[in-house]
Amino acid sequence: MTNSMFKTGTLLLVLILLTITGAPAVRAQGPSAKTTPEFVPGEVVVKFKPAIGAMSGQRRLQQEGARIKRVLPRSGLLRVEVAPGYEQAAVEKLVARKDVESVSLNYVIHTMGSPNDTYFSSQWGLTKIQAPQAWDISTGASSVVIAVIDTGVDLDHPDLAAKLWTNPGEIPGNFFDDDGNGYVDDVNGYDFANNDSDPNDDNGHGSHVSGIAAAATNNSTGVAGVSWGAKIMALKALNSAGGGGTADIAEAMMYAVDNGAKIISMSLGGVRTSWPCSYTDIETALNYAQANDVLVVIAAGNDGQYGVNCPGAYDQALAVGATTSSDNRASYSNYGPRLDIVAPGGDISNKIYSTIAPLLTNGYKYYDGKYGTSMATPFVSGLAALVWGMDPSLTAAQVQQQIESSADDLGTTGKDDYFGWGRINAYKALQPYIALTLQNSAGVELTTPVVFMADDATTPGSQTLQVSTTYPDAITWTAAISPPVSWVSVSPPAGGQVTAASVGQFDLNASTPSGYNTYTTTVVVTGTTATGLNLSTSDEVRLSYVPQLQQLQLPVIFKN
Ligand SMILES: [Ca+2]
Ligand SMILES: [Ca+2]
Ligand SMILES: [Ca+2]
Ligand SMILES: [Ca+2]
Repeated sequence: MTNSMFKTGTLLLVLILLTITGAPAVRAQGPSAKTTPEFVPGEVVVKFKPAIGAMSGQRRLQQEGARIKRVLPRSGLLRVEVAPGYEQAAVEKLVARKDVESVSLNYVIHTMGSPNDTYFSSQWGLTKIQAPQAWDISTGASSVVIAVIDTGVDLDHPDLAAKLWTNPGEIPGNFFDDDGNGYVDDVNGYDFANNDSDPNDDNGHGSHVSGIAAAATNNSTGVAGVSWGAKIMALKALNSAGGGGTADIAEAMMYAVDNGAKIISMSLGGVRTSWPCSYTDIETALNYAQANDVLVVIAAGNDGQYGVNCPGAYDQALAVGATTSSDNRASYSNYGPRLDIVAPGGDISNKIYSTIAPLLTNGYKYYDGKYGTSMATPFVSGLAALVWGMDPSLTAAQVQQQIESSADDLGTTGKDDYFGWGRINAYKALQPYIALTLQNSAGVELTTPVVFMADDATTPGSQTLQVSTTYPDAITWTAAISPPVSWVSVSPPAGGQVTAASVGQFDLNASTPSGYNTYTTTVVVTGTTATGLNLSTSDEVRLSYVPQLQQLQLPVIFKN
């Protein structure tokens, strides 16, 4: 470390401190991931390069006016104090220092993303589908709307009110169809059963299934839902006794498609009806949903019989059966070749806990346990919302395929009559969306080989690469050359930890080989999450060693 570099470092830090303490122009900025991770306010974690070490790094920062909260000698980490609100800005400034190996926020780690909802510990279904691990990847996007066609939704419920879809084009209570969609004052949905604008739940069933898919989560209240982000469109098509006609249901389905729902969740079915189904009005609506890339998730039925209920049995529906807390088929869950998937539905001894409408008949309870394929269905709808949140460009068929192919196979190997493709696994369904990305030193993702040039007068030199991810938690990574070659190496330490909020960095150091030629190899970065998921990314590395004249004649070939 030369004196001049040290001065550069000093100047940089002065700039940091000014930024941290004074300039309001730089704001803490969350990562581009769907979730903003929690971190310890008022500090960042700095690791100096091994040649410098923690103790001398601490002295450097102290000389530059920083306060060190703690030195962690074993890991070589320094917890450096910054003004609350400027943590991210400090990370961005410090990461540019040549003497620093890594900088990050001091993330708050919970036991695997467990939300703080009061009854979460009794929600075995969420644990069973590995929802907490999935929430490490994404807790869902508010842009994804789940239409729940049921007995309505309790619009004032403490765990549902904030999750309701609102119709942006409708002015409430003016007795006018402002958006011209054929329905007056349809603000959160519509009541097709009573033909009015109030889709409140007068049964309890619709509120229960809504909460399973998308209850307000991590709000220190009640229960957690599969998708913390998704909005609920309240479409009441069943009456207070839980019954309804297929015409109203079909109309509600078309309303959902027309008004922006991506998923239609229907925990309903005819009594002991099975294939062939004769609900032509619902079939027409299913075709309409399919044509508009809306996924329709329907319960398989609770008759314990061979044959999935109608309308779940239609090809255009994703038919959901129920499993118990021990991953057995619930005895009531209908089965057969038209069953697509299973999810936790519970039984009398291990029910599914969720939100319920506070009715006179249930003593104003806000939460209760129920069981049935009705409960299994919204687990799948919520998962579809999580998947769609990761990649809004997916088609409905792709979302269904992703849910099916990532399920935990149960029963006989592969798709079978009792479990379909298996019991959904939210973590596995989201895994393809965690990635490590290789970037150049400007933070641009590498889409072409890393190119080094050398000729008789020029040595190939070094290039700095960055490792990034949108995953909020730490990924431990290492970089290597594969296959190893004599003309390029990675600078130790070519490894560390990367999160959505901090990039990793290493150098590729190339040397002049013995003969004129074009040489190629690969730089491979492998990483592991705390949950044991292995990731990798790679890029080709190319070295062109040519006589000087040839390079001058063909500059475009070597352009990076
Ligand atoms: Ca309207
Ligand atoms: Ca209106
Ligand atoms: Ca809650
Ligand atoms: Ca199976």
